[in-house]
Amino acid sequence: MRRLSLAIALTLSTAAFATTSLVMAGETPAPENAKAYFINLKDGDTVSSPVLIRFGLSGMGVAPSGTEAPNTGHHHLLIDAPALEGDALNEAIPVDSGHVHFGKGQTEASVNLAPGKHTLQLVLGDWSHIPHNKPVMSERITVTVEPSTQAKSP
Ligand SMILES: [Cu+2]
Repeated sequence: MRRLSLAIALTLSTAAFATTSLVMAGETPAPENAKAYFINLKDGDTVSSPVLIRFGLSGMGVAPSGTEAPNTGHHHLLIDAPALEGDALNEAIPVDSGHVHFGKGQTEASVNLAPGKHTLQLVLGDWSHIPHNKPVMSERITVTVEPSTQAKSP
């Protein structure tokens, strides 16, 4: 009996340690069930440019950047950018052509993409552009943009 309870205690403390060490994210909490997703796009879709991309969020609300309110954030669209991981999840999301901020709280955007394959991912950032704990990110999808037909003559 004594040995059994020791084994349980060890298992519990190991589990707690593993959970703590896996958390790599900013300090703003996100609800466990929070989800970001593409409303109108899925992996493997073929689209034409400009692409209207609609940003879905469930379990949280959208707030403009700079507005610190519980369980809110603003969308970021990663275009052909590597997935955020490690320290990048503790830092403000970069601002460049591959990391587009929607700091006014926009929930859709019309995006120009060159013909060919592109990866897209949504990442929610807190009021200061740092991913939540846990990070709220969509699936990383690949879409194929068709060549423009406007330049062709019949
Ligand atoms: Cu931002």
